[in-house]
Amino acid sequence: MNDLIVKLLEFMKKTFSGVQPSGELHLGNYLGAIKNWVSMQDEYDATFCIVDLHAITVPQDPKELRRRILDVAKAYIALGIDPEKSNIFVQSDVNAHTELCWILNCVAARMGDMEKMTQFKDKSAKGDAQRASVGLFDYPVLMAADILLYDTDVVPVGEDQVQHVELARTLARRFNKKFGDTFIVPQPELTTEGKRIMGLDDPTKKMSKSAVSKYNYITLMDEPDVVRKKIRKAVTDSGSDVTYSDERPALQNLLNIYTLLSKKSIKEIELMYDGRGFGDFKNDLAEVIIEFLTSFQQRVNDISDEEVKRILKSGAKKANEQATQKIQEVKEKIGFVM
Ligand code: ATP
Ligand code: LTN
Repeated sequence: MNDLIVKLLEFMKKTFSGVQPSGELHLGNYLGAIKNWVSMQDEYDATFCIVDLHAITVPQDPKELRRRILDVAKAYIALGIDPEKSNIFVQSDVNAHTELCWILNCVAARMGDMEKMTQFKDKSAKGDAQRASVGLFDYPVLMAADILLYDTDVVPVGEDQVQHVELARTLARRFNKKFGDTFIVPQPELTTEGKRIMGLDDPTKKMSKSAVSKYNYITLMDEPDVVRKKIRKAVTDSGSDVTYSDERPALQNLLNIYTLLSKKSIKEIELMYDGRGFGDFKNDLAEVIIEFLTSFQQRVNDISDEEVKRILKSGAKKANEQATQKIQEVKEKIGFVM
């Protein structure tokens, strides 16, 4: 980065977000979060993290985790995150995240805040809640540490993460009140149609990489025939006309995916299928998705492991420089000897 760019970055607002390398990325991750990051990187001083410390809050196979970290980094780049404009790094390469998490645990987060977190309740209820890791419970504080370390103004996420960003706001305010102005109070930012992409097999729940059935999601690496099958099997509502309404959540979800990937408006799509029924609509939607995924997959295959490791190494160096300054300031304020 040249000096002029470094100067410009000082005046730009900052954005930070991340995805866990805990499974294959799916259309919900892209349409709810990463698509927004791509458009924000020109306006903001942008940092995008691969949050491996969050991924280990549930069991991971070490070999697979290592592979997935590189795959998520490649996906960021292939989806349009430009390493020349945005900083991309792996969370565990920057020690300040776990340090700030611990400090916030002790001086800002309260059990009363944590017990309200719905993601923990949902995730721990899926297995034996008594066996859920302590890390899973503390996950939102680590996320607050991620955000607050980089003086983040705006956090682009899907709707399911808004409660966690709210917690980051609470912790920032509480710390600032006790120890003096230290953290920026961040804002969540959602996309419109993409903020909550629903499961293809159940339009009442969000599309999720930890869903039981593979017919819940379309991963970014799905082959064309798999996409055709998943869309054919996607549940639809009663009636046969292709119209957008809150009373027809399954169709609404498919229309949201169609509009976001094709850049055609919902109105245009409704007109295209006027009198033609679900069959044609679903066939065409599958092809729209396949076109997007095929060019994405080609770009992923063009990025070597060596190239992505180089990008992550320089990303970690820059992130460490920023985070070290902030963690030093925090340690000084809470009374550690520096
Ligand atoms: P899991 O379901 O296993 O918790 P996930 O699929 O939600 O994983 P994350 O890594 O937790 O994936 O999420 C990464 C980003 O993608 C977050 O900003 C999250 O809000 C967003 N996101 C995830 N699923 C959806 C969805 N179905 N619709 C919109 N955004 C989503
Ligand atoms: N918890 C988020 C991932 C995440 C994140 C962050 C998002 C971890 N740290 C900081 C935004 C900012 C999730 O999507 N499950």
